[in-house]
Amino acid sequence: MEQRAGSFQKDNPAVGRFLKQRCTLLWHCFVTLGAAVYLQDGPDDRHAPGPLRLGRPTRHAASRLAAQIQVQARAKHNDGQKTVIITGASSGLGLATAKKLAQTGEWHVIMACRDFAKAELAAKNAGMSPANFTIMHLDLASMESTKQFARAFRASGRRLDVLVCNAAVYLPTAKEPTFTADGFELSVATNHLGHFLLVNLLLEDLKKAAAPRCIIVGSITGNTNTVAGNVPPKADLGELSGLVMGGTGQTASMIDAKEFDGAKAYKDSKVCNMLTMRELHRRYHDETGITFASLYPGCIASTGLFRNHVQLFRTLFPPFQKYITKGFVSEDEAGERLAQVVSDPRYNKSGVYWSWSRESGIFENEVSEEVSDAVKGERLWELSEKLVNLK
Ligand code: LMG
Ligand code: NDP
Ligand code: PMR
Repeated sequence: MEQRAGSFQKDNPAVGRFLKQRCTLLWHCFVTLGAAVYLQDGPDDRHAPGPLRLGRPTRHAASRLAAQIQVQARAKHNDGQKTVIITGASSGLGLATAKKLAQTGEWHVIMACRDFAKAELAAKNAGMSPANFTIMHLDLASMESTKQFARAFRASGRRLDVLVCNAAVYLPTAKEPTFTADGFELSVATNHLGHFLLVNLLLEDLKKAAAPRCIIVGSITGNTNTVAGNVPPKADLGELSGLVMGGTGQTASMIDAKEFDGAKAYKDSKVCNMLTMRELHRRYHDETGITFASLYPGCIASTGLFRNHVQLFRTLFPPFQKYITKGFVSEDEAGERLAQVVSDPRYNKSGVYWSWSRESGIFENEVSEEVSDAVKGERLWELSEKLVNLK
C-alpha cells in the first residue's frame, strides 16, 4: 500500500507535493493548538535542558571598489577602538548589533555586506557615526568575494578583535534549488560555507588580538531537542552525502543528498554553523585563546529573514511568536543580546551556545544530539575544507 502510494506520488509529482503540503499544514495546525496550551507560561527555551553556480554577476563591483578605497582611506584608525567584523550588518540582527556596538564608541564596526548602498543607508538611518563604522563589500555566496574581503581587511592594517558570522538567507518557498557560481546550493553556501571560509581566512588575524572572539549565529530551529526544532521539515545532515558529492564535482541540492527543501536547507545550515563553532573550539581554543561561541538570539519575527515566505506566514508569524510561544524579541533587544556576547567580559567562555530566558536572562543552553556529535563535526569540517579549497 505504502509502495503504491509512493509510486503514485512519483508518477504525479504535483499531487505528491500537494499532499505533502497539506500534511505539513495539518501538522502545523495540530502542533500550534498543542503548543498554545503547552506554552502558555513561557517560551520553549525555558524547557530546554539547559554542489552546490549562481552565475550571479558581481552586482556591486563599483561598490566594492568604493568600499576598498574607503577602507584604505580609514586605515589611520583610532587605536583605542576594538574592531568587530559583522557579516550581514545591513539589516535585522546584524544591523541592530552594529548599532549597539558603534554607539559605545569603544568599537569600530566593519559592516561586511553584499549591498553597499543598502548598508550605507541602514547605517545612516540607525544614526551611526562614521567614526565608528566602515562598510566593506562581502558576498558570502561567492568564494572569490570572500577571499577578496579577507585580503582587503588585512590590507587595511586593522587589528581584528571579534568576528561575527551573522548573515543568512532563508528560502522556504523555493521549489528548485539555486546554485552559486561555485556550484553550491545558495543557503548552505551563504550561511555555512561562506562563513566557514571566512573564519578560516581570518583566524590568523584573530590570533593577534588580546581577547579575540568568534561568534557564529545559530538557531533553535536547528536544535531538535526543542519544540521549534521539531516543526517539519526537521534539520538532519544525515551522512553528509551531499557534501561528499560536492567534492566530486557533482551537484547536490541538500547536505543529505535528498530532495531539495528550502526550509530544511536553512535549518541544516544552522546545524552546520553550530557544529563549526564547536569544532573551532575543539581545534583552536587551547592553542589560540580565541573564544568561540554560538547563540540563539530569540525569535526576531520581524526581520528580512522571512522576506521570501508566503504573505500569510509573514502576517501571522509575529503575533504567533508574541502571544503564543512568547519567544518573540525585537531587533533592538536581539541586538543587545548579541552585543553582550561580543563585548561583555563575563561571557568569554568558549564552546558555548548562549540563549536567553525572560525570567533569568542569559544562560548556557544545551544543543541537540546532532549538534553535539563531535564525529559529525569533524567530518563536516573536513568536507567543508575540501569544498572551499582550503585543503
Ligand atoms: C511552509 O509551510 C513549510 O513550513 C516549509 O517547510 C516549506 O515547505 C514551505 O512553501 C513551502 O511551506 C507553509 C505554511 C506555513 O503556510 C501555509 O501553508 C499557509 C497557510 C498557513 C495557515 C496557518 C494557519 C494555522 C492555523 C492554526 C490555528 C491555530 C489557532 C490557534 C489560536 C490560539 C488562540 C489562543 O505555515 C504557517 O504559516 C503556519 C504558521 C505558523 C503561525 C500560525 C499561527 C497562527 C496562529 C494565529 C496567530 C494569531 C495570533 C493572535 C494572537 C492574539 C492573542 C491575543
Ligand atoms: P535579515 O534578513 O534581516 O539579515 C540577514 C543579513 O544577511 C542581511 O544583511 C543580508 O543582506 C545578509 N546576507 C544575505 N546573503 C548574503 C550574502 N550572500 N553575503 C553577505 N550578506 C548576506 O535576517 P536576520 O537578522 O533575522 O538574520 C540574522 C541571523 O540571525 C541569521 O544568521 C539567522 O539565521 C539568525 N537567526 C534569526 C532568527 C530570527 O528569528 N530572525 C532566529 C534565529 C537565528 P541584504 O540586506 O543585502 O539582504
Ligand atoms: Mg517556529 C514553541 C516555540 C517556538 C519557537 C521559539 C519558534 C521559533 N517556533 C516555535 C513553535 C512553532 N513554530 C510551532 C508550534 C509551529 C507550528 C505552527 C511553528 C511553525 C514555524 C514555521 C512554519 N516556525 C517557524 C516557521 C518558519 O518558517 C520559521 C523557520 O523555521 O525558519 C527556518 C520558524 C521559526 N520558529 C522559531 C524561529 C526562531 C523561527 C525562525 C527560524 C530561524 O531563524 O531559525
